[in-house]
Amino acid sequence: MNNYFNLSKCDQLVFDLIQKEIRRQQEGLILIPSENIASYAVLEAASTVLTNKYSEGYPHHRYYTGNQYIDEIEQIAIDRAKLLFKAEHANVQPHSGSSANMAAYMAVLNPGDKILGMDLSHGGHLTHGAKVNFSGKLYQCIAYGVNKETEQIDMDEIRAIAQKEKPKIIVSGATAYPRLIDFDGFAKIAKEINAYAMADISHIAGLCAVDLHPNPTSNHDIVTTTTHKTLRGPRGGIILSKIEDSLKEIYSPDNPKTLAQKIDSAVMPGIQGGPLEHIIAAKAINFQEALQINFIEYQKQIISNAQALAKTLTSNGLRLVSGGTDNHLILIDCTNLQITGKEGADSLAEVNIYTNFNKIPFDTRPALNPSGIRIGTPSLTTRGMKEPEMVIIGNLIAEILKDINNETKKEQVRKKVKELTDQYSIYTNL
Ligand code: DSN
Repeated sequence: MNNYFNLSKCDQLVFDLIQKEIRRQQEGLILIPSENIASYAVLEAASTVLTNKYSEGYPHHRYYTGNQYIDEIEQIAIDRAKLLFKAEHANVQPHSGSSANMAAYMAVLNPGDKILGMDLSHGGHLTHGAKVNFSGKLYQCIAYGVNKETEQIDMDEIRAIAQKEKPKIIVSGATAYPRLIDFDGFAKIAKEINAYAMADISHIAGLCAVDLHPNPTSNHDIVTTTTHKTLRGPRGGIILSKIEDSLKEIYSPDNPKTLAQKIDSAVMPGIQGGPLEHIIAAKAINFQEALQINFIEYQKQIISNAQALAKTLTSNGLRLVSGGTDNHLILIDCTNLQITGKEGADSLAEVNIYTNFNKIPFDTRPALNPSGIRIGTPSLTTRGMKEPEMVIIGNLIAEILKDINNETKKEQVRKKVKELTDQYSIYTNL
């Protein structure tokens, strides 16, 4: 691993803080479902001289000279993304999931057009139409949620809303939904009402890549994702899409561009200038890693670990939203523990177990002090932990959440966390 020699000589202050963060990650149990541990190779690619280069445009169509090697690297990333997700077209330039979503909307919508997306407080994302986000400000946003009884998405309810509201795009995908998403169902509903079908698979991209979750690229016009969650790459976003615009005759008969071209121009010059080619190289490395056979085993273990963790939490009397999980993620409802999700997550952080507080569906509490805690297994699975460790960790979480003011117990749990993290280094099991 890089010893950061030059960094330490240049800036001791920042160097020391980075060392502390390395230690925090090593000595903590990271259960935030959107975080993971990128490989050495990904980290190395992200810290190369590619950061020095301007390359606005796309491979072989740039606004700067000197891009002959950058072109090859970006084209490799594009080809691997297409292969990995079985997509017709890939744009690997979005800086993040939010920029990927912004460009996707810009490609097919005009300001004021209607978006149907999942309610943020039911597990959607800010960019799926939240009022405080650009999506809620620029577009007319309608939300669907989960069913109150099952706490799961009900496709009949979505069909009814879609038929009544006639959105121009239906966005599926979530950030806090522990169950499989019926992407076929979403695509069918979109087709029935002449809406674009878009899926944001940021959380489940790794699972989709190896078909442990339905992969929406076959029947959705546009699929966006971040690259750093279950996919375990560098922090960034990509857009996958069909080449042709399935609704061209209805919405843009006079526009000669294909959907792929609309997406590329929405990313650059639409919302971004120069791409981050060092991160694009790191994405290329990540896609190559995800194309290896052991990535399938990794994704299977993520799910098995989440299910073992969910079972342990439930057997300790904790209530999980929807009763369990099909993916990498679990949402704990803290209401019957008589604590808030924030109190629970803060107490867990005191013993070096990192989670995030989160709204649960139909939550009556505010977002900054909600009822839920969101946890997930991608990062611990990367470290090599399996079901037996999930049982230990589930019991530790329950011990803390049931008694958040017990300082003696916190000290005991802190020691047990240290014992576990000492056995599983963040950078030896990749
Ligand atoms: N912040 C991401 C997450 O944690 O799910 C979504 O953008």
